[in-house]
Amino acid sequence: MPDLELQQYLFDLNGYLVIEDALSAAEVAELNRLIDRQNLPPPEDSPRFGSAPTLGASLLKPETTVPDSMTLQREARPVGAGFLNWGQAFCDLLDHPAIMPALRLRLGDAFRLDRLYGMIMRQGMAYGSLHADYGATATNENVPPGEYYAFRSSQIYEGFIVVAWALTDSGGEHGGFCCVPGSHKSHYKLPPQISQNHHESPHVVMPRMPAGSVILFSEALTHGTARWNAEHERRTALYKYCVSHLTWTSKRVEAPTEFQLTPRQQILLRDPGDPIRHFPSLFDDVFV
Ligand SMILES: O=C(O)CCC(=O)C(=O)O
Repeated sequence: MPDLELQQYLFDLNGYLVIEDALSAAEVAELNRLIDRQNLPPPEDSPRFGSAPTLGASLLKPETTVPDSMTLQREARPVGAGFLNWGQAFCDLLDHPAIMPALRLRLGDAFRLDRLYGMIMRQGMAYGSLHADYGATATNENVPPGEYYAFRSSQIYEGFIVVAWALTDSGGEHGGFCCVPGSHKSHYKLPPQISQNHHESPHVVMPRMPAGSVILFSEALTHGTARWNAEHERRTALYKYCVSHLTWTSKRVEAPTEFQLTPRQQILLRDPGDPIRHFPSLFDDVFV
């Protein structure tokens, strides 16, 4: 039984929470088997794999020109299921029991999956820079209240949470996900002394995640990817959730064609809507 009070405290304090042993060894093995079966090309410029939604533009031939109105229509369509099409085990992660209670604490009863992708890294690979999607360090710094991590009335108000499943050992000396703990509450932009050399900064941590762990982190947290130092491959599957009335992209994750989703998993893939009134609760004890 997870200690939700402790999880809530630690998430609020640090902007992230690691839950170890969230997956059994058999679940980890099955997810890795499904990745192996894809025969993915070696990660070169980007470690990302299995993304959904994929770019709407890829639906059109490069020479096609479309008026703006059509572009909008096209972009509102669902575009791909990403690795949900690779096997049941990836679908089962959508509402895995290890994450739902913690997600509910932060996103409430009604939330949706906004996007997903995986990361594969090989020894020596570095990728990207530190960033936050909300708050002082974000490029959209002036978003209206409610869309970023804010602490009011002794409650967490949180819009976007990333759930990242470690399918091989990562963090610590291995590298991989990194962040500035507590930065989701910072009122100030990330100083260049940290952003320009985040691989060496003592203020950046790489939480340890043995295979089978899951990390939940706020998109308001300043985070990024540290150089991968281990001989084994980094394999992480990221599922990005937001409260039901928010969206990051106009594109949608599509249901897999090969696998049947449960009713609750289907709710997670719905279009945005006002919680409860236009988007149902994900939890049986709330029916309106
Ligand atoms: O897991 C990682 O390496 C970082 C992921 C990331 O940058 C993101 O979710 O925006």
